[in-house]
Amino acid sequence: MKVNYKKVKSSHFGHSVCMLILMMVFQSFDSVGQVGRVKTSLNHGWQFSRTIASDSLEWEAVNLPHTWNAQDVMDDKPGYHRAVCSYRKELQIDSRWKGKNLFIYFEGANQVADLLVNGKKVGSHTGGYTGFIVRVDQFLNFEEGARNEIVVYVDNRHNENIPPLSADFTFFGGIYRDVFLIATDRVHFSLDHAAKGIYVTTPRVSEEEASLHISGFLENTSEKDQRVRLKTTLRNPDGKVIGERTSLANLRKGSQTPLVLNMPNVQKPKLWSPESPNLYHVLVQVLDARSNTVLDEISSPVGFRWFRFDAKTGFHLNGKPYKLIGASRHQDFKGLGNALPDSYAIQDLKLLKAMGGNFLRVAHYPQDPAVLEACDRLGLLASVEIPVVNAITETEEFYQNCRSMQVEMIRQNFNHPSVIIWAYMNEVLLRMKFVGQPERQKIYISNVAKLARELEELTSKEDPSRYTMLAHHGDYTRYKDAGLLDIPMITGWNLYQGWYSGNIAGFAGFMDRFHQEYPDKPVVVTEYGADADPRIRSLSAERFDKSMEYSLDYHEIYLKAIMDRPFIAAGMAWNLADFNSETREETMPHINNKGLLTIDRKPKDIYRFYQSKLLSAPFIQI
Ligand code: GCB
Repeated sequence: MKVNYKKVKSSHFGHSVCMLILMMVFQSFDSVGQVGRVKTSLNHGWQFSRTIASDSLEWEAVNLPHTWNAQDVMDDKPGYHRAVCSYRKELQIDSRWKGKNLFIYFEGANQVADLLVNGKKVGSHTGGYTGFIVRVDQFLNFEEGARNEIVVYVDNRHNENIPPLSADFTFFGGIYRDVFLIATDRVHFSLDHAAKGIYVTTPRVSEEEASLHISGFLENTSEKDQRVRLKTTLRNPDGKVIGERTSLANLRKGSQTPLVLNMPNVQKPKLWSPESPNLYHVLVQVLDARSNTVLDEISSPVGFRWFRFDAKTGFHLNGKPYKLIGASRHQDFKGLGNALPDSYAIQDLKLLKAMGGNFLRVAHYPQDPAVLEACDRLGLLASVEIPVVNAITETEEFYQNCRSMQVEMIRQNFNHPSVIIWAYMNEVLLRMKFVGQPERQKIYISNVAKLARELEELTSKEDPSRYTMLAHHGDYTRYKDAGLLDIPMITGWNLYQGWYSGNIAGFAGFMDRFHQEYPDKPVVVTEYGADADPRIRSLSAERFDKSMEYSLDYHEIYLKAIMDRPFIAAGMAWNLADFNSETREETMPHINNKGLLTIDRKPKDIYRFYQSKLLSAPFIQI
């Protein structure tokens, strides 16, 4: 972030008004007696300023998650505050923490964040939708009574090099997800890319037997080599230990050691599915080989399932055809913007389940970790994507940001059995650049395709066990000519026949034509929807009237067409709920109201329609 920050001087905190605030923001940690890893919330007691703060009087007291746009999208004025803003917090760290590695872990800050500890810049992160972690113990003062100042500058200004560039949602700025202080021993699982440190795969699963493979990295940041014992314990969904393995390893000082652990196969595994989300749990512990003290430990859910997408017969789960029906979701709620406590994510997914849905498109960006945790637990399959929406910028910096977002998305979310698809572009040729300059436009399109190929390759290298997908808008030839239909494993169509264009029946015709031309390409309907304002009723529903009745006709015809066609693997309504989109000026200003639920999660008639269809009929073949 190229900004000249005026230093946040500690002398500012001499003001009496500030002393009052300080008493509230000050946080100390003393849970040092514990062994292994300690994770403490840093959500409380922050100060916030809507500028690059140079004067303490500008601070206001806030808790996280927080966005500075929650209020300014509620007023009628156009636009919202896109700027560099500041967060500040004081920490006192017990001297007994000395000798530990201390990290600050941000689940997400939109969209560029710079972290300063005691006035020194110690880390930064680009991209608002993935987590990041910064080691800070070298910069902290552990002396008794010493106060450490943490400052985070967060920037949500438009930046041509960071996706998303433009999109139909509001780019709320802030530290809008949870923040933690993590203390580890000098020996710990790698926290690179803010990933879990272990990667769990289930290479072969059948009803008879399932294999479990764990890899990862251990770091020894101490001054001496260390001999450790690795202990892996697998528990079944009832919590009973069904497998244990131990092995010894030598960790060279100052190095990362790759870790490969194979557990004994599980016989007759209880399979994971949306109807029976059976979760096993694996715990990997690193113990000092001599004293047997736990140095670090990580646990992860394990779901044994296998799946495939077939171009003719759609999706198959655990060996059986299985129609995926669900919706996309934005991380957004009335009055809160994107700064949602975990319980809001869980509530949304429960609503999707209660509707009879079995699939969530996490669109258009990776969301709070609580989302996929809840998908695993509640039983929802999921696709996750990075926010390359509408257009790209042809610079190496943009490309690099896309790559790192893709890697972070995959590594941070790798262990969720609910995830079956990684995606990386949505309607990327919608805002077509260089109109009227055919030669230049050709180059642009080939650069889009080049980026797609790179991200495809990167994804299959990072995780060959999942499928890849791109979502396109209905301009078929545009994506075909660009070669974008050939690159990912699945083609997704965002189709709005009967809304933005044509009539509702045109949807089925489009899908049939695509399938005829691409009989070997698995295909899903990544979006379909129509504005639906619960205040509007109509006796003669017609396109664009935004009535409940029109949206009911629309969804009924789309759902039937999806269900009737085995080659359509999935249908995802746009959107689970209405959401903030600052540029929209419709019956509900600044809101996209294609949701099945209102922005404060009241069911619309279309939600009830899905509920009656999906819960009462054997629509979903299991
Ligand atoms: C789309 C976009 C989505 C929009 C939606 C709409 O195709 O992918 O971001 O919100 O249409 O409602 O126009």
